[in-house]
Amino acid sequence: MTTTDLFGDGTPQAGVMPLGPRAVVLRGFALHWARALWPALKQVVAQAPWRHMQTPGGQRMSVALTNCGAFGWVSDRHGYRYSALDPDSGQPWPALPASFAGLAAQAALAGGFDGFTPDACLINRYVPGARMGLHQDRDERDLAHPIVSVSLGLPAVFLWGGARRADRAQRVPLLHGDVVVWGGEDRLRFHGMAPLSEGHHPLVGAQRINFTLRRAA
Ligand code: MD3
Ligand code: FE
Repeated sequence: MTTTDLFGDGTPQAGVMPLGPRAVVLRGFALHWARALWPALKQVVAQAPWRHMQTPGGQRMSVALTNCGAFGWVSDRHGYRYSALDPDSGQPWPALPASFAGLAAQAALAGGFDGFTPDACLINRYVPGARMGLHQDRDERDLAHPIVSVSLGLPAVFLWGGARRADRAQRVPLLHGDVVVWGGEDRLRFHGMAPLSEGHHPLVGAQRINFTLRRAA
């Protein structure tokens, strides 16, 4: 039995939306954390500013990113990898804020993964028109660890594909405060984001910010 199955008999819970056998959307799970997350995020960005990385193919990504935690995800002409240093500053990434780690552990537990201790947090920023093509996340050393994703700001359409790139993707809206937990057999599914629509969010402004908590090493 997992903690998403409180009664042990499959009784559905409000706000818990299964996407797959080991993937679940926790609607609004981060809402009461947002006031702690937002200033922590601003501190991270002050130390490690947003940047547009290059893909190994030489394209500039439309999504801007930064990282916090012991390891950060980076991309350049040589490929994708995790790095302990910010390539722009040569310094370690900012520490993982306590609010990020606390939310990650609680959300992972609610999604059925006990004892999740992330060491990396990739933070993505979408402005209207920015998108992310279908891909798999496989740069982490041990793919048995789950990933916890937190959405803030403008609503967006998540593309939830299958085990193969050509598999038809389901469109799942993700709203401010939604948290998604993915692991197990769903960990290597193809996924992406449709182009962000225009809008304004009272806390976050004309953008969507997503951060993913991971165990990279
Ligand atoms: C499904 N980010 O950073 S989060 C990414 O909203 C990424 O910025 C998107 O895909 C974003 O790699 C989607 C949701 C997500 C993250 C990791 C996953 C979904 C996943 C790993 C495996 C399966
Ligand atoms: Fe991804």
